[in-house]
Amino acid sequence: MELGKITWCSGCPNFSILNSVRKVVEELKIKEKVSIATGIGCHGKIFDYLDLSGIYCLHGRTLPTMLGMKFGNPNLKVIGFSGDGDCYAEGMAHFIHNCRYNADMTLIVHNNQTFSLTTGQPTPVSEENYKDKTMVKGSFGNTINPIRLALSSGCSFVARVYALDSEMMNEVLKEAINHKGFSFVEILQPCIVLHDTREMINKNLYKLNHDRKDIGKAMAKASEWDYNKEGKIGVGVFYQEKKKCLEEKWDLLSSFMKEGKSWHDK
Ligand SMILES: Cc1ncc(C[n+]2csc(CCOP(=O)(O)OP(=O)(O)O)c2C)c(N)n1
Repeated sequence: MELGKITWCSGCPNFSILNSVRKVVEELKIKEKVSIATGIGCHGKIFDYLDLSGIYCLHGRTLPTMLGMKFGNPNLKVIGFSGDGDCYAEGMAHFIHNCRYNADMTLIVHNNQTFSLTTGQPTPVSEENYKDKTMVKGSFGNTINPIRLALSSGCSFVARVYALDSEMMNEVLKEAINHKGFSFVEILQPCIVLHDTREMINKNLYKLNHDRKDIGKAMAKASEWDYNKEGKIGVGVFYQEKKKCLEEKWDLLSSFMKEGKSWHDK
């Protein structure tokens, strides 16, 4: 397949995410089984740069599209790419419900704390006093904390990594893709043109090292940074739980999985 010409700004951390995804898909040898979905935004352009089948979705509808793919063929490895605008603003209800459903798929959120493609408006995770053309006196903040939200919505794999730490990103993406159930990986991906948070992230970043089965510890670690004001930013896996995924609870889909079939074979 001919890949699209890359139009990200030079030096954008999205390049490291692209490299990492290419590497992980190759190392896990899952190329033929993967189907991707992407939202609309700078993050969504990754669709054109990956030689993988899938659907370039409507803004905010990455997750329902992923779920449709999974229901259509539960044997696919479904991986979605969303932005903090795409997922935490327009697509927020889907985020909560997909954490709850626990279908076996992986959601990657490129979080740059702004709507980058449309030139930098504040999203639900832009910090208080963040300024752009639409909020010249600064945004009101009142951010949501996606890690806490995922944990409290029943997500069975919750992680956060930094786009500029490729080694950890590769490791955690592999774990997320191998996890049976809904895995959510937030990648801190500073928009170096419109909202450059690299200094703040570098100052506060540290590696998580708690028992990932402990939801209480995960919540405490997730609460250290509320995205609104500076705080310690833990990266790594916050939480992982083994539980039945949605397809396993659904007779027809679990029979498709056992027989390696999809709706096409019906
Ligand atoms: C239904 C709909 N609403 C709004 C838009 C306009 N729009 C396109 S991209 C975008 C911003 C995307 O921001 P984000 O999801 O954070 O991705 P980023 O560009 O930062 O990677 C918006 C609001 C759209 N295309 N469709």
